[in-house]
Amino acid sequence: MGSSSGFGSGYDYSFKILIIGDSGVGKSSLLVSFISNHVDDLTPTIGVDFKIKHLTVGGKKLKLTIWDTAGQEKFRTLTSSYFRNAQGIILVYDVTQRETFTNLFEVWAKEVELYSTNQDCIKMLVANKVDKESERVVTKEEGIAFAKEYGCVFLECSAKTRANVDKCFNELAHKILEVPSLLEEGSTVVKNTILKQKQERQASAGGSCCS
Ligand SMILES: Nc1nc2c(ncn2[C@@H]2O[C@H](COP(=O)(O)OP(=O)(O)OP(=O)(O)O)[C@@H](O)[C@H]2O)c(=O)[nH]1
Ligand SMILES: [Mg+2]
Repeated sequence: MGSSSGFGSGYDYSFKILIIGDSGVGKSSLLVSFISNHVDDLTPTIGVDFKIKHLTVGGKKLKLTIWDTAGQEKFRTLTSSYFRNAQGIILVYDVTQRETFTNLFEVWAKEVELYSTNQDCIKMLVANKVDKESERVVTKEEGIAFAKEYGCVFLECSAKTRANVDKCFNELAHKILEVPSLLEEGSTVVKNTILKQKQERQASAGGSCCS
């Protein structure tokens, strides 16, 4: 248990993370901001997109596959099929648009309940666009209260200034690592791959293994 793969670009665990929330709240911007350290003005996502990020958290090498879904209602049936096997779900709202916050309980929390297959899946509530403080209509306290009620980790972020963006994904990964049942599922593929690589190595090295 807990052994490192040690194979070049290998990783200890692979996690599937999903980002959901209304259109325009900044889901894609958060992801781009996290992956490439800057953010351009983006157009609405069509369907679903994903990006992969490798990072080390708590001494573990992780591969995050982050699925960025479209918030527009016409894509709802499509995006709901991406909840399956996610270890982490990020629910995003825009602090300057109250509707995006009320839709968390009207729409998004229900979607999670319906389609998420991992009982222990970590949910993270992200209040985005805190750089627009003068236009804020949803208070931090309201965000905290929602997070408490729905058992989410809470963070206020800005995809634009990158405030708390790294923290968001790092903290989510940290929380997932603390849940044994999520690691079992997340590591299955990795374990099999490592086992296969080991067997191949041993076959070619006549049983002895060194690095
Ligand atoms: N000021 C500010 N603007 C932001 C921030 N995050 C995103 N935006 C802007 O908000 C708009 C929508 O951002 P997107 O990232 O495309 O939103 P989305 O949630 O992916 O939208 P869909 O793909 O339609 O679901 C863009 O014009 C972004 O530049 C932020 O933190 N601060
Ligand atoms: Mg988008």
